[in-house]
Amino acid sequence: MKVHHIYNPEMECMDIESRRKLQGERLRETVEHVYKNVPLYRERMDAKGVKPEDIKTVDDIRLLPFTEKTDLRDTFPFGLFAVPNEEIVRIQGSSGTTGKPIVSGYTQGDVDVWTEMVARSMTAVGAGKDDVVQVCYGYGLFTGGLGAHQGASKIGAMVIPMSSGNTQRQIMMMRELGSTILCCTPSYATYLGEAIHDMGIDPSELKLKAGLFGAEPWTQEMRLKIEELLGIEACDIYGLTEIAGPGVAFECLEKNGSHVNEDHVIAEIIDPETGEPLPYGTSGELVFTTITKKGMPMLRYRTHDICTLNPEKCACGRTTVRMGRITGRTDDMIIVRGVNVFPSQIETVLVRTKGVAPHYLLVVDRVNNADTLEVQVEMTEEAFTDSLANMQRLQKEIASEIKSVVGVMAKITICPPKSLPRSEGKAKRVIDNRKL
Ligand code: DLL
Repeated sequence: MKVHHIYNPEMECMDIESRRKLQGERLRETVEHVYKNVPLYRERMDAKGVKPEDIKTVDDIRLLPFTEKTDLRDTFPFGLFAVPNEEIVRIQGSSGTTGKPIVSGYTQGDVDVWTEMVARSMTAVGAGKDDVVQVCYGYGLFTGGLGAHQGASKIGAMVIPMSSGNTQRQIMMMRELGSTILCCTPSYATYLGEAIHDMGIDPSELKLKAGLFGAEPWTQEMRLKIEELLGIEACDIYGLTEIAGPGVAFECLEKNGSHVNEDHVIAEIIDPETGEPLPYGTSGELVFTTITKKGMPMLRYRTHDICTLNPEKCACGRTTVRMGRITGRTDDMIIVRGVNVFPSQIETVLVRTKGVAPHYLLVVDRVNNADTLEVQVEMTEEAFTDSLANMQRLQKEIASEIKSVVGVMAKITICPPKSLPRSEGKAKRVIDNRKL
């Protein structure tokens, strides 16, 4: 029998009917708030003929319009904020589709809610005030670093804000400071695990006991590998900037799906083609509505992540619905070293670079547990007769432009004119060789 710790039993173990009632009330308040304060929501609701008073129970969520990442981009930066800017105390962000980032604004209350969601996630893997939490998610606009940091502080743990990179130093600190909880992407956890072995360190010399891994898709096989390499319990943590950041859902030690923090968000699964809600257990697109957020509430936000929802009570005692692993996306977004990348962003860079043709292929792979991105692009006929020095200059120029627009370093392979495969239908722009 596993021992389960629960941060907020009143909310996490609430009986289903009471929770649905609470969700209905909070949904109604949220809808009133955005209808009054956010023109985009008001216009969309008016277009559907829906008024805030039509939202009486949680089931009425179906009447509401969807929101998309493009809406955040089109209204960038403050268009979806529902409070005056002086009430916003934090901005976080992630990459968008044009190089323009999307941002999310938080009131102090929103930061507090997000912090509690991560505190719940930490508690669920057994972390508490005696623990030493090493955060190797990146700090900055990305929600991983600060999100994990805030949650770990909330449970009173000793936090080591390492941020990402510098593996030798990560391992040195882990050893010297006796880190017990590790927070990073699953691919980095594997990388760390192998580096530890390569350095001749036996994991039993370390004090690690559990990890919260997320920000990218991973598999059960990867879980077993991380658990074996590091001798820990590896749990999933899910989230997205638009909703809060990490902690929107998290796994407990049962490791059988991620508990959605349903007192703060409502999760739905829809058919990505028709937008119709699908019953529990069916695989479809995950959609979230925030019901306590004040700064930038989201109505029926389409995540484009594909998974299932399971409403059964968990052996840990929580009654919240559980998300299965993310098995894919309905759009072409890929995640490379934790950074969300859209082929269209890379296309934008290539199209405005002189000397290359708009024919390209992205090849993603995982080498030594780190993601690699190769951009194969054709030169134009005129440019191809050029010198080697010019080719190298072009490679450098494209790589640095991609780094600044997309945020990842890519290997650029310049190909002869007309050498990349042409397609008659939808062009295949991405080859993902990672075994996920
Ligand atoms: O990745 C937030 C986060 C940070 C989650 C740290 C967990 C840990 P974004 O950069 O906005 O936010 O990217 C959100 O990443 O829509 C999913 O496609 C993917 N994603 C996040 N967590 C998981 C996970 C953060 N556990 C996008 N499994 C989401 C699979 C995940 N995919």
